[in-house]
Amino acid sequence: MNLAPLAVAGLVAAALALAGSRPAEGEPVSALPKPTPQQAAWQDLEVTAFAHFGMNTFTDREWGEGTEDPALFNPSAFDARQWVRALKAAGVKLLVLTAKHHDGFCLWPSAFTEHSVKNSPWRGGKGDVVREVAEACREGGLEFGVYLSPWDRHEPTYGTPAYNEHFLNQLRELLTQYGPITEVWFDGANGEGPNGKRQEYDWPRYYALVRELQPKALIAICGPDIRWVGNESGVAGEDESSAQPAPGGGLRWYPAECDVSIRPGWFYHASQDAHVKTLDQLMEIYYQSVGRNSNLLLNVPPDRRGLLHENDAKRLAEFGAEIKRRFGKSAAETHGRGNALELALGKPARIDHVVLMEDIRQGERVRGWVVEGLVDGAWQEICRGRVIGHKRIARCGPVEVSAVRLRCTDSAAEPIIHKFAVCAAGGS
Ligand code: FUL
Repeated sequence: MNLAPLAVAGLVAAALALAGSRPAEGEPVSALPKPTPQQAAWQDLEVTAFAHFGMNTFTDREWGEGTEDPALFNPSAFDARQWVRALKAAGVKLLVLTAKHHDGFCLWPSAFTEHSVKNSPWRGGKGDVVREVAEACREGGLEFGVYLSPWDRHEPTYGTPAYNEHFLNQLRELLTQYGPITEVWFDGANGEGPNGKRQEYDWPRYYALVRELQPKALIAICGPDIRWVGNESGVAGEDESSAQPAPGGGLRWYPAECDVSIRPGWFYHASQDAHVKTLDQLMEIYYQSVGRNSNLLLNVPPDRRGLLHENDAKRLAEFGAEIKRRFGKSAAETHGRGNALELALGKPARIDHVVLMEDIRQGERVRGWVVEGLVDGAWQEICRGRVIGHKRIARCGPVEVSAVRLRCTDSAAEPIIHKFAVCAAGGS
């Protein structure tokens, strides 16, 4: 097994730095930026999933070279509905599939290359993974997204202007043949090295094609709508804000996505069957992504059968159940506008979490907050922070309170609190 060099994150970061020089797309720039309706709807999804599946699944690698024989791709019991069922048990709302990873092997029968499922034995060369996954998602009520690697180690035109046409052709196929696409994931990774091929990606044309063919799709990572959080551990910053510096000055709405794999690798390796993240690890990731105003993009790689492995499926079910158990029912909750919100509990309760949400459609307004609890007749601070944004989950106590109040100590405009809840979750 050839694990991707650790330099990946650095490469993505370099690509992001370059992305700063891409042309502005007329995104709103202001002191109080607001999301587009699509960005806000995407943030509401909170828990989303990634499926890394492709040639690497069959060669036991993380980065293929592009010279692999398509005959190697042959899942024995492929069933995208099983993926969707297992992911839904974790509360996943959107699935992003690696339609083409760096090795250039296409999971759909692209008309623009021979390096695809059409030259594999799977379904007699008539199969289309992208179609089956898109359909299973639609049937199961999940939104669908595609990962399309700009770096292509197979395509002979890579490194020449002709590659941009090739990439646009493949992108057009994905954007026109598979129904609505919520997210288009452009990875910045590139392992060519100093003497390798250099491709000038025509980002403006890539973006324009997405806007033209799927105007509601969000362009992620090397794109203007969704920001890579900056690591592959599923961890956002304590004060992860969607209001980010715009290339031309001011602020723009650019919410963070935390990608992380449920296993050590992005692709399936039988040797990692015993290394599926524990429930505790997944809950920590949840606190540090969803609980920090970011979306979680949890990778669950299908195996050589074309199924999510039993160990992963079991963990997904546990994860979904635990999120429900901790946050499904609050001890008390309210919402409202203004600098202070008070919430009386019917009877004193031992609470251990505070959940805060702003109405982000009106921008991220809160810049500082304190939650206090009424303990034995006196107000006492139980937690504090700065950013709230879509969602902030703070662990506190446990402490027995008869009332709680949220005081916004600093804000860019009148706070609009969509949810102020306290939970008695136990655990962690
Ligand atoms: C990286 C890629 O190189 C990895 O293989 C994986 O796809 C990860 C999500 O992004 O940049």
